[in-house]
Amino acid sequence: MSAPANNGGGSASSAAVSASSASPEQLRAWFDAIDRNRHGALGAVELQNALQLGGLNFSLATVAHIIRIHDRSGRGAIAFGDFSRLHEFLTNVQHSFEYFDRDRSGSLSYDEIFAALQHAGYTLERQALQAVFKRFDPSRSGALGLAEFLALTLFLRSATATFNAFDPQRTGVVRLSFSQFLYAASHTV
Ligand SMILES: [Ca+2]
Repeated sequence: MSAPANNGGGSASSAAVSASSASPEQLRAWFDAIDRNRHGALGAVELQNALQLGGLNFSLATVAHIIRIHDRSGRGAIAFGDFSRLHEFLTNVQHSFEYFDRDRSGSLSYDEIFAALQHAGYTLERQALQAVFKRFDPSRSGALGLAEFLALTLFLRSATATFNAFDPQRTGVVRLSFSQFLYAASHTV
């Protein structure tokens, strides 16, 4: 298994429409509509509710993870300054999902996921891909919905970042002590 040199799953979207075309005014209006308590930042529950209204059912853990990778303030919430990047990320994942759903079934099969990961620069051995696929398909339906695909994207991003931290020369191979392995595992969500 080798990880791509770039930032991982996030780049899967390059095949699809890039970035969001939302105007700053639209983003501001969305942000204010989600920011129910007018704190000037979006917490995990607020964001989860907003995504649910848009038909995206993510677990609170997944939403917290999305916030963590876009929250530059370290507050655990999304300020307006980080909201456009978060919106762009979600839009890109959605476009990737639609692009790789070749048979328009509304879900990504094993083969469609394989194509998406290959496009993102991942060359995974079959066993590794099967293990990853299974992890995000707990119901064993044989296909991933958008929420599962997004969770898989986040997992690959954090796995890539953690792996690369131990492989600064990008050799594709790391040797870990047990403590380092635990550190790596606890940083891969
Ligand atoms: Ca499909």
